Amino acid sequence: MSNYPNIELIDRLELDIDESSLFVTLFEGLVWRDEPITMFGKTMLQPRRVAWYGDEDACYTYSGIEHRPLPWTPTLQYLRHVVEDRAGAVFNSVLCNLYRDGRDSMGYHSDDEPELGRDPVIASLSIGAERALHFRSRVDPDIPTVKIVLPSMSLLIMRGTTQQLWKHALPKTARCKSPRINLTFRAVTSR
Ligand SMILES: O=C(O)CCC(=O)C(=O)O
Repeated sequence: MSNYPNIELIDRLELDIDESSLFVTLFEGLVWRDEPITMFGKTMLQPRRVAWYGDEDACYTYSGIEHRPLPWTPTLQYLRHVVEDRAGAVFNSVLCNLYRDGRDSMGYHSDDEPELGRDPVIASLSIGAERALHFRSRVDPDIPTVKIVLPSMSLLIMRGTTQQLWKHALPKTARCKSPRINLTFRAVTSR
């Protein structure tokens, strides 16, 4: 087993829209929601805001909640095609995450819901504040945590056994004072 997840990081994705216009379009144009999460039997609001867009039939149960996608906006549709091209994969939906500052976060999890199938390709585009994504082995606790810094406009592509063998998290950080938007493109099969 490798001590490193099957990931590829493209430091800067070239787009037809500049970084700050893209950030504002998504920040102001997407329908952000607060979603609950249940952990250790307790339900609370997730420390981030989320929005789910995609093809009509791309329903997805995430953290125990069924997400019905909103229809693609022109910007998300454009990004989907650029990201599909770079990843060599087809996506029918995108989970959008808004981290308002370093107090917002996502705990350790794998994207291993049945709707994603075995060995999914997931492509994750970051815009705004730089944050680090941590990968922890699900198999061997002695493997050191892999920390990947995600700059604005970077694209992280996870493939193969990454979800089976690793968990990932976006930890809180006192250093980060500004917002970050993350778009994770996925292919889900409705059940
Ligand atoms: O914000 C990120 O970079 C990761 C988000 C994530 O892991 C998820 O939404 O499943």
